Amino acid sequence: FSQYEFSQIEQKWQQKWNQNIQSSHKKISDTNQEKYYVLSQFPYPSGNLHMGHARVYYISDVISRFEKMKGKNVINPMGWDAFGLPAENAAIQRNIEPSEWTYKNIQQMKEQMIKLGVVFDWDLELFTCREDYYKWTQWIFIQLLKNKLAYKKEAEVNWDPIDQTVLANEQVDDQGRSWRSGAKVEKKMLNQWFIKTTEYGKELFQDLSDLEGWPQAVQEMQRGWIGFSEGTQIKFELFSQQQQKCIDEIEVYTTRPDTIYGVTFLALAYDHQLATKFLAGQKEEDLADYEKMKNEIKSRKDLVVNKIGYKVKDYYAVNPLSGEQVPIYLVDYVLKDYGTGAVMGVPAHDDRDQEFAKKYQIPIKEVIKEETDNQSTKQVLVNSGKFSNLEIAEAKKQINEQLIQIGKGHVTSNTSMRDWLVSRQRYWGVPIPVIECPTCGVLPVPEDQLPVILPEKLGNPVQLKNGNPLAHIKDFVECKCHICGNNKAKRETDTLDTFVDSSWYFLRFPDSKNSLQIFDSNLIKYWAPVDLYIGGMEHAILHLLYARFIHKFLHKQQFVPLHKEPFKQLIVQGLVKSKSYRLKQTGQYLYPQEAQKYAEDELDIKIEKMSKSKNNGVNPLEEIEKFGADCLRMTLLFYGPNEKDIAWDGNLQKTLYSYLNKVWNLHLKIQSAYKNDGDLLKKMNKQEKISTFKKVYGYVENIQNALERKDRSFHVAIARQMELYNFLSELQEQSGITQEFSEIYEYLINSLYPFAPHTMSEIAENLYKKEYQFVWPDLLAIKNKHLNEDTISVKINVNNKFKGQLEIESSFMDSQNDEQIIKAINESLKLNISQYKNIIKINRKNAFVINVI
Ligand code: ANZ
Ligand code: ZN
Repeated sequence: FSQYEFSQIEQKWQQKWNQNIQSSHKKISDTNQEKYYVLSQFPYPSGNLHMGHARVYYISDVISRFEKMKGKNVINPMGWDAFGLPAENAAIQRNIEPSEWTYKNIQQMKEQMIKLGVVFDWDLELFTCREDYYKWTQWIFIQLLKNKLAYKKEAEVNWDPIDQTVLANEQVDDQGRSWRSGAKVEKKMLNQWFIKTTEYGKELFQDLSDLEGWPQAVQEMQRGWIGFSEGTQIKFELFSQQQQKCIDEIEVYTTRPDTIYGVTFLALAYDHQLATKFLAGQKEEDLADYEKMKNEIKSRKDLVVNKIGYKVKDYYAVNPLSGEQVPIYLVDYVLKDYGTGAVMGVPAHDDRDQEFAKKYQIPIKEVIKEETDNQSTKQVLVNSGKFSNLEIAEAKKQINEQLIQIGKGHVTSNTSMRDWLVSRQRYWGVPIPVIECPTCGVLPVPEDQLPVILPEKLGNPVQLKNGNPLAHIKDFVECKCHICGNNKAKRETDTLDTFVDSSWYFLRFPDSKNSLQIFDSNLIKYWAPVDLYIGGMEHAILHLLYARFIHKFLHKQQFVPLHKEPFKQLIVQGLVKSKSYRLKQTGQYLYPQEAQKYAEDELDIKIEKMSKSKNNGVNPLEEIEKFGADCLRMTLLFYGPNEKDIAWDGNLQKTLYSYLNKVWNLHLKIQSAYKNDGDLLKKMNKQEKISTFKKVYGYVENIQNALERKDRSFHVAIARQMELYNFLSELQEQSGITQEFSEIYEYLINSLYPFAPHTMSEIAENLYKKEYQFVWPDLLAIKNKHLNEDTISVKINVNNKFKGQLEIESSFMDSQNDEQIIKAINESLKLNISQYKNIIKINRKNAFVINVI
């Protein structure tokens, strides 16, 4: 093509790429090379890709191509998070089966992904709604059950009366309405399955600090959710005023045992188990006071309220260290099921206690003071008996020791996280693999009987609305007990939360066809962890937490041998926003075209997340028709850092479109220069050459650094490429098309390949050859070829892993003496290689590598 015919170019290359994906089998089992596993969070098959999808997939595709160009063994798989409620709703509306709707959407979205120009390993594709996948989801559930990490419990649940289902807390909004149906959520008691995530609270919390590749904000969100703390449980003796003796003990949980001399009251949850004892035999008016408080607490809707409490009569508590007597209150601000449900009140050092103490005129006693001695400030104890003058950390330690010694305390920990409620009273999900036998009780389905198959044909989809759909299917419910043979056994009819499906899919991809085991542990040893995981902020808490939990469980069971954490590096990409236009008078959202008919002051114009309901969505496929997929990709990535929100405005595309055109036109010039003069392009003189390649080296280095940064600064990389392009066009004006010029142009083409793969493939085919292999421009090669005279730089790999680089004499690569090479490597890289099988010397276009095997 002499014009930049993006549409035909893109079609041609998309066809090639997707034909060439035959089998990933070879690379999957090629475990000698260095691997790279990049993964975009798999989508729910809603039927249409939006700009947010395009943004994530472009991030993973750029990284996938970049890492491949650097010689790594890369996978970038894709699958479908295909169970869930929308399919059921759609099925009801259209009178079709949920599976039909789901698979049709998948087909459509897959075609759209191909049009984006992203290349996934389609032969590793998985579907959470298919038997070959959910068999293993059920298998995991059974392993959890066997390890006492799954249990059934009567629990109060959020009940959505419209969707007829239980909702997780996160699915209920601030107004107490369902995030899906909008119904007012009710409370209901139901027997539910839970997974005991709290069991791993400590390690889920503490291992976060090893995740250097995670954004700080996400780590903090995880920490906040888990709410792990280490503290002390302390026993205060409970005295009856009348009897003047100890009749019981009250145990409190504190993270600040160092403040124990500052305790001026105890605060117990208003519904603490001792409440009945405290209230027994009290006067009418006191009981009325308590009841009044209780009703107020229960009927409250606001979160921020004045603290209230009821002062317990006839009892007091005794501080185990100071011996002081303190009053007891039943209060609203202490939670019954956190810690012990009782708190030692230290108003001088705890804000909540202080607010309460001021309201009820309780004394405030300071026990920590700042002390300044020659420049350094430290916090020390005061008014604390023999512990006075100690610093906080030391005081905590000594006070804990003392409490343990006198039998009044022990060190413990707590998480504020709750166990994971996984039961859903829905049809389109994984059947929980459990039966209930009248004689034997609740039993896991034997592993060799898995999967418990979800009946694919519901027959009458109206049943979907009516309670728990599987309970209506007799053939499904009735079964025989595998232990006693009783025919009256019944299958569990709840299905699993779809977060269970997505809690382990990243482990299945490398071995997604395995029908004998969940996956081959040896393959996972090599492919785990995911090197780069990319997804949205909406999954920063729950999905990541559940995935980390299941991964840890499988690690402890030795199915995932080496790794405690599933995702080494995480990019949370920002939203794609655009202008929304709302008619002030009616509140109605207008399409941008309609909005033009109105005056500005008639409209409310905001920049918001693209969404159907706000009529401000921009369809990526329509943009591809206008300027091409390469242009869309570069535009989305050029807006700014991956993790920042971007505001789509339609203009930036034109800039990138013209940039791509310029790069295209330059290749036409080179092509015609080749034609006129064959190999006889003129050469630069030595001086010109050195000064030119010094600059080129700098540009390539900048591009590469931007790409290798933790946050993968694509926008910077593209800007640096544009500088390289500008440099090239100036060079062309000055000295025409030289051999060196076309060599530099090749660097540009290669560094642009991850960002504009169709266009660059077409250019490379025109200029070079049919099966052109893109490789990342090697900085050492540029240096060796153009900038160094007597020495060359060599990369040293040991077992294919990069260990460092050496400056050596050019003749070194020809030397035959392996011992000498090893000696030099050991000395300058501080390695200790004593045994090796082989030394492989590679010279790829002046990029020298010595690989010691
Ligand atoms: C005395 C104290 C003094 C406290 C001080 C704090 C500061 P985390 O980190 O969240 O575990 N607490 C304990 N159980 C509670 C409950 N059921 N409801 C409400 N608050 C409770 O916080 C532990 C701290 O929260 C504990 O340490 C306790 O107050 C309070 F200067 O004890 B502290
Ligand atoms: Zn039985």
